[in-house]
Amino acid sequence: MPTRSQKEIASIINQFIVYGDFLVAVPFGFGHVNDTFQLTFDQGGIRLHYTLQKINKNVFTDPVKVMENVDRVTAHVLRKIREGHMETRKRTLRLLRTEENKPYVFDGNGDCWRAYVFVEHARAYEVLEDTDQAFRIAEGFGEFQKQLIDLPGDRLTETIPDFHNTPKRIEQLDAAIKADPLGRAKEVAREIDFVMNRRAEAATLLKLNQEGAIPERITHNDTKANNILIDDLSGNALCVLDLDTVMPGLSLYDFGDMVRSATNPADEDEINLDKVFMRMDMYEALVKGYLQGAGDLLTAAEKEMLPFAGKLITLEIGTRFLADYINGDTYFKIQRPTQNLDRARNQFKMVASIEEQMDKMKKLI
Ligand code: GN1
Ligand code: MG
Repeated sequence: MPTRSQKEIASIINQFIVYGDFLVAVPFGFGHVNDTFQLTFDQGGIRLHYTLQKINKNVFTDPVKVMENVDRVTAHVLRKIREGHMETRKRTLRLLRTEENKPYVFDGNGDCWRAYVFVEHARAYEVLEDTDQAFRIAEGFGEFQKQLIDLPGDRLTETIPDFHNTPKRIEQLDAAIKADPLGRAKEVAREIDFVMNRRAEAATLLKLNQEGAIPERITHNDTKANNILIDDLSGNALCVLDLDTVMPGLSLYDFGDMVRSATNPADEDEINLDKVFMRMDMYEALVKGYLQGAGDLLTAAEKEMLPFAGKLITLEIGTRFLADYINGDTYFKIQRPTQNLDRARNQFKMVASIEEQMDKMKKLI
């Protein structure tokens, strides 16, 4: 959990335009990368919440570009919602701004901070409860992709280049094994083999894109189930979170990450692997929800690759966890020593479960 003094937090949030008095900040959420706080303000006797986040500068080396993307994307989504005469409430993140109209501030350590209106009476689920939730999160992420097809202006900045380049992610694992700074590679020979045995498939989606069979789109790139808020009252998936990696990408990696995260009945770092498997009914709900949300956008080639996408990104994220474990946990935050290895094993169990059910998954499409 991130620790910061209340005074430090106050000095940051007070650089944004907020009409109230800061009361208290508490750490919030389960992100592996940025530090998030929920802030309480008193405004004329009413308690209000805001979200304050410190962008991880090791991961996002150009936070100003990240914030340019986020600003453009949230403004566009708001415009689209208004054009569609839908209720705007809670449907997109709303950035706070400074007196100079900037949506971020830098602190004395060179860290970049941003703040959002806190979305009340809605929550992000680590593990989904039922197929209805799966349908709705897939619909929500699908709609988000559709909202962004006509984003005006230049191509968005690639905030992390090659983010979903699966072959490169495996090359990063090669490099980790070679460097092996803590001598951990020998303990994870089985996990390494698991990845290497699947290496030949890693370029499948990139190749289809290079051949022109599947298009580049603006995608979210981090569509795990807990990156969208489900409204407590309506049950609708309303508000897409974690917009730092919204950039040019392939829709299939977005759908795949929903399969990875939403069909798993256990936490991403669950160590009892008997509890970890791909739930077919959840998968079916994801397909339906995604087609409902993004449907007419998708080409036949994209639809055909939906089942494979789930497998590929799960392998990719598992590969990243494994490489980070070997590297000594320099990227993903951990709360216990073997957590990244546990996460990797969990992902590989998911890959194996998807492989077992691949025929059924394909039939469904
Ligand atoms: C990170 O920030 P968070 O926890 O939503 C990571 C994703 C991984 C995910 C795995 C910028 O997402 O790519 O899929 O962990 N984000 C970044 O849980 O690397
Ligand atoms: Mg997140």
